Amino acid sequence: MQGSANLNVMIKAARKAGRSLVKDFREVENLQVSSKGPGDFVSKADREAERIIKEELMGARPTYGWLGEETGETAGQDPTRRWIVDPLDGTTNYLHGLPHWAISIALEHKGEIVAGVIFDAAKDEMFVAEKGSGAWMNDQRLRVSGRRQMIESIFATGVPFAGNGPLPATLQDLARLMPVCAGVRRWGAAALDLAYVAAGRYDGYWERNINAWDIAAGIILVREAGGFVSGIREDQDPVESGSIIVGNEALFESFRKVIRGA
Ligand code: LIP
Repeated sequence: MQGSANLNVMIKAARKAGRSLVKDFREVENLQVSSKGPGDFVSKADREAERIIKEELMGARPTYGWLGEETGETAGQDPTRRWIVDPLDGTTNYLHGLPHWAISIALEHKGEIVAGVIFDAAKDEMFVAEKGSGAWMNDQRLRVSGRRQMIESIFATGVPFAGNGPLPATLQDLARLMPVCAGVRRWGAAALDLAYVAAGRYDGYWERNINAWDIAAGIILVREAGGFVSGIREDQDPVESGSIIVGNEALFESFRKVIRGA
């Protein structure tokens, strides 16, 4: 895929941060046995990754706004454009030495996500998409799955833990969905959940109470791969509300009805 100058800047930033996180990930695996654990080390790795990404993106586009998981929001001179960045999505996986985490970088223009990069550095899978130019993984064109039956389909989600988030609502979702599908996966990285829907690996994904930086890049990937995206409620914007449901064209309405309890 021949991307725009902005997309190439995003890919360069993701790769540079990926090299740093892969190096630190090897140390995290060694720290699992330490009594103190790798918590502080991972926080440092997370912040360093965001520093690298911010330096690359803001160096190339100094007038754009910024929203990053670690450094928060900074308005730009250009009020229409904003970077939305999660330097390490799947932090808990990374902390436990599980190789399922990603760098997520999105570009928003006038409130619409127009480009996204999700880099799974551990598996060397670079997912990219730009509005009107399709979705790609390592230069392979992506399409959402063609499954048409819920009972043949698998779905991903995030389940609240440690008292955070709407656990009762999510448990009700699972009670309605599990009997009518082929399975649910909870792999702990929303950006990769969305990238996997775009790649046809999952047939749908939903999550309640998720951050903008976790899902912004995945939204454009799913849309450019022919999938559908909405809030769980009709009136909810996924990025603003933190409530999201996505799926392939054939299943989206049936899936959304199950999650809505309609
Ligand atoms: C994580 C998401 C995941 C969600 C977790 C957490 P983080 O993001 O990717 O889908 O279920 O609660 O929010 O914290 O690893 O960037």
